[in-house]
Amino acid sequence: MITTFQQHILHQQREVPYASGDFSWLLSGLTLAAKMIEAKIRCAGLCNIVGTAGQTNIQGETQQKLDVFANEALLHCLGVRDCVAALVSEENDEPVTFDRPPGEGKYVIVFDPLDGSSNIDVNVNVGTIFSIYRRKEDERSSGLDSVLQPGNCQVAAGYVLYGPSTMLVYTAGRGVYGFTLDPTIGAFVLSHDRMQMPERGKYYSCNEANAAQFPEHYRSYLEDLRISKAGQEYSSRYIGSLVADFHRTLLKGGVFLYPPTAGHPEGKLRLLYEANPLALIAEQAGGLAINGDEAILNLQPRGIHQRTPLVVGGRSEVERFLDLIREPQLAR
Ligand code: P6P
Repeated sequence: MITTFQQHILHQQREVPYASGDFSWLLSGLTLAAKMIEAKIRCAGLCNIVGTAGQTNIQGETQQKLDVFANEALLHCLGVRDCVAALVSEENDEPVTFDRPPGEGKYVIVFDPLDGSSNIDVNVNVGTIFSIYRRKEDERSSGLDSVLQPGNCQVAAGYVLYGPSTMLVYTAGRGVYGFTLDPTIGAFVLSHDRMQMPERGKYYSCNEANAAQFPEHYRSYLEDLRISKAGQEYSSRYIGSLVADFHRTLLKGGVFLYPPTAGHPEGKLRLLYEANPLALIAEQAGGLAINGDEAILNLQPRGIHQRTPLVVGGRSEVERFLDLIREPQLAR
């Protein structure tokens, strides 16, 4: 008998205090937007939805038409739900806030509507990444306080991977679950129950074209992996689409790294809507996620578009990275 995402949420609702009907109503907005985005991506080459929208976003990046569509779909489907107090998107300079009746507006959602969108024109996997927080109740907190919460305050997080199949991978802090979109019934169906990241894998994933710019200890670590110093043969895999590279790491183990570079001394990836949600998924699946020396989930965000270095993967690979920092002589 199949279990849909909606059934899973309703079942979990009985076990966790905060997941009132609001929570499943909120998540239905997310899955509706995901299906709208998926439908556009599936016909990308045919319905004049590829290519650029002729404008740039806050990141100064050229927006793809699908970026704009995905962002608007999420803003609409989530914004019409009274339980949403604010939305933060990679595509918007500032948070989008809503005036809600007293007692409403319990949640804040941050998302990257279409990560890796530059890959669409070459038919490579792209993804939507999201995090859900409770709005801070105390009267002293400004709206921004609710948005700038550390990753360990997430009540749920996950991503949608638009690939050969479309998958929703999700955690509410009680394990990681994967749901595959069944196009014949238009529902996300449980396909990966209680996902666990292998303690050790055989892939490392990093854009090595930037290696000359990496801090020394990153270069030593990569050399360590290449010569299988830790006794494990590794192959390199890098798609250049974060959700796809992370999803492979979740399923197969190994490690994904985006180190600081000359162009991005703070790292390229975003803390709020890329590193934090993936770090929660990784840790819930038994893996680790650090910014090079401390846990991603413990970082106190300073700004909604703040960047961070990211090293995420199996416990063995990430602890090896930390060992090399603490005892550089290990790398010789
Ligand atoms: P680079 C895509 O633009 C993205 O934000 C992530 O999806 C991906 O991991 C990264 O950038 C790739 O960056 O510098 O290797 O092209």
